[in-house]
Amino acid sequence: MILIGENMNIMSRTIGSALKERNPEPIQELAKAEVEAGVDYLDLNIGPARKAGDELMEWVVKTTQEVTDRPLSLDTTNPVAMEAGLKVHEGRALINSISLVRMDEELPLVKKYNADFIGLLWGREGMPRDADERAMIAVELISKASEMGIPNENIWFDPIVTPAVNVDTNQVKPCLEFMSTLQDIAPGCKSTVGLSNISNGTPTHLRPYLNRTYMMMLMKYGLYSAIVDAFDAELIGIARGEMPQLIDLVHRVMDGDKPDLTLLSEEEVKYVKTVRVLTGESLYSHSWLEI
Ligand code: THG
Repeated sequence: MILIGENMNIMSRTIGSALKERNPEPIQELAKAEVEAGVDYLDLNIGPARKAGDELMEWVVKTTQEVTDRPLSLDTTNPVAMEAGLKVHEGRALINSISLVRMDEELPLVKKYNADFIGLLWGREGMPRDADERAMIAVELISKASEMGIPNENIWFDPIVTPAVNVDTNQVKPCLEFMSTLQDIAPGCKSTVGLSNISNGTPTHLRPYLNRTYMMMLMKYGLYSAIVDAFDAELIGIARGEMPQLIDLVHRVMDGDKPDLTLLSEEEVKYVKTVRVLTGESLYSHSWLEI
């Protein structure tokens, strides 16, 4: 799996002020640490960047690429800043992200800079409600891209992960279903998810269980890549194939298997409980691992 480090984010206090002050040290230290941790791409999220966004993106791309040769995933809603980043980026960049609403102005950048892009499955009326709505949005993005000579291989679809705590709007099932049909809908297209979204609003020390479990669940359907916390070593290990038995256990529980919990390790039991929360079999509460 391709892993994209999520940590370079304007929402983080140290990175937010380093970006504002154009202080290269915290940016370069974090970039090196993420690469050391084993990610393949670095996401650079500078937010809406309304003021001098182009100058900021150019600076942060150059600053980051001074210390690593990993490709970057450029995340801003400002298209002028996006282009400024693409212009100076060395190698093949990933544009994070393009949705239906802005595809007319942003798809030309994919072509011009020979980039990949994350096709965000956000509809004209907002969040898609099920896998079918996601498929319809995907088809529209593909056909527009294809018209412009952009092949499916350049598109990484993101079905949009929402927090598990929002039981009513939980999108786990439709996201899994979308993943399982992606190669029929969109042959050759890739996939990605903002994995940590799933654990937003949950106790910090428990977030990794939700993130890792959901990743293993998506892997059942061939998840190609994920935007992840680079410093969750266990998650990186799982993605790198270091825990095939755990992945197998998660997949068996998804298939309805009811393993005898007394025969499992304490850690394994936590993952089984987390699968059940994510499939909706048990209700989410902040203490789901204790029940
Ligand atoms: N899809 C795509 N891009 C995305 C997302 C997505 N980019 C943003 C986000 N979702 C994925 N990235 C993050 C980055 C940080 C966190 C969650 C998702 C996060 N951070 C901690 C917090 O806010 O509590 C810590 C922040 C800090 O360092 O202080 O949860 O879905 N295409």
